[in-house]
Amino acid sequence: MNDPITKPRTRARPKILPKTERPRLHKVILINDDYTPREFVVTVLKAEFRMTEDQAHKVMITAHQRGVCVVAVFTRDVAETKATRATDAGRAKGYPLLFTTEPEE
Ligand code: TYC
Repeated sequence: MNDPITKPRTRARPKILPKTERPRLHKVILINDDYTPREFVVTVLKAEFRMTEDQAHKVMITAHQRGVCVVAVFTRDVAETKATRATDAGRAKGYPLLFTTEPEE
């Protein structure tokens, strides 16, 4: 009789799993200036980085007092796109608002 439960004839070949390295993350950094209104900085942070009023206000004040503040970290493409869009939002209003990016250590 045919036994439906048969042993595999060959031993399973060990699978070679390539190491999956995480992409390096990049910081988006907000730079202080003397001209952009505080409330506008908060508006941009809320719109582009999905922050609450409270979070955005804290980041804005930190940049205002210390000169710079890390806004968030993303993969390189996302960080650069968001920094560019946020900087452009200021430029559209004639403000020198600046967001930069740099790789995390
Ligand atoms: N320093 C600006 C002012 O006093 C406000 C400001 C804060 C601008 C943070 C940019 O990244 C900034 N109106």
